[in-house]
Amino acid sequence: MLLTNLKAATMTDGYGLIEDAAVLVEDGRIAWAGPRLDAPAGEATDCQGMLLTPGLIDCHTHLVHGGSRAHEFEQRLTGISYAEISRAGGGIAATVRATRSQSEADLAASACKRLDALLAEGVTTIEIKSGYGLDRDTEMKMLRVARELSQWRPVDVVTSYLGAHALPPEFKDDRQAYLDLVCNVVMPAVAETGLADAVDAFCEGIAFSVPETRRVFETAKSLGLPVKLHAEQLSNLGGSALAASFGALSVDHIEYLDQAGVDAIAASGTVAVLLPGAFYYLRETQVPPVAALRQAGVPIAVATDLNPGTSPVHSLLTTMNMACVLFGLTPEEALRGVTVNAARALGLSDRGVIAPGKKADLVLWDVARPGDLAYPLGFNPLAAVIHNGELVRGLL
Ligand code: DI6
Ligand code: FE
Repeated sequence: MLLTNLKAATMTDGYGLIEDAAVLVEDGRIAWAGPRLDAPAGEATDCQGMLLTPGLIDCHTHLVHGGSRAHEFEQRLTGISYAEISRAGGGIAATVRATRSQSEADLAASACKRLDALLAEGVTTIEIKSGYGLDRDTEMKMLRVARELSQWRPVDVVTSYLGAHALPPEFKDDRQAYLDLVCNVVMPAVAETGLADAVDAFCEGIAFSVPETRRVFETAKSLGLPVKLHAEQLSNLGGSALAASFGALSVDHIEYLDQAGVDAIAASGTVAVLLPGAFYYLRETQVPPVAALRQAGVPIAVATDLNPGTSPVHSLLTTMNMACVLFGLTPEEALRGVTVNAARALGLSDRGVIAPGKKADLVLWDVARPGDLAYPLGFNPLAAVIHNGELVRGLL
């Protein structure tokens, strides 16, 4: 497939824009990309001057889960706090109950509907976490469903085991015993069966402490699994520096990250994943330290955090816009955040840019300039999607 008459945002450096470009796709890979005048000969597909970008990557989601928390959204709007709802047995615990009670088929069906919303906006790789099962069988069920989604839809799925998300009710008086279960039973089972590509944890006053997170990370390391962390979302505990000391792929949220934390993740090459959907739904006011991250040269990614509690956000384009409006990212940073830097946050070096040898995951957009992608709200200019070198959406 030789695509011509297009603008290519290759994302190799900044937008890496080639105004009048051609891209050759062979065997699921990009074989050649450059100015049309230099293109190899062959039968060409005219892309009518549209913009080609790498396939979008949503590098942080909780896509697989049971139930809905719409009633909690209503409660919060009457002034009841997230913490009060949680103490009354709602919050994460409510989703854990719903997820435990659902069959694999039902979980897959609801996840597919959410996934379809993301795919309609050009997502070709998605990360999906467990963390709403907390017991061994439900965590493994969630991860199996996540993996299975790539059989039903044209998307690559990367999974993370998030056992240290919340303390399940049956362990409410014994944190130590729950961490024993995570480290001695569930994580080894997940590693053994190859169900997780990485291990995640929630390091926060309402979740797990820095020493508890360290124990989870040490176990992950002993099992050969890379780590990432929900860190500094509601307070500054120093989880990001801990994650950096384990060479974490990413630290996510990080509204309360301080300069020492920025320096630590800069030194370890850890990606900063910004999640403006959760910031928006929680009406948070502390913005992540974007200027300090830029200054330190930390790669910044952007993701939906799609989850039923704090970020029921099913649009990566909207999330890019939020990252610009709420956090002050440039549209270029937002697009890098869902392509090249999102790939890096998942430890994937084979995608996220348009360059020879990379995976042919590509999106064609009916826009004049790459800055148009993060600009509107509620408008989807997608024209076509290529996944693994195959046209999977739209017409060419
Ligand atoms: N951070 C969050 O904001 C969500 N999980 C996490 O680790 C909350 C998820 C929920 O409320 O269901
Ligand atoms: Fe999350």
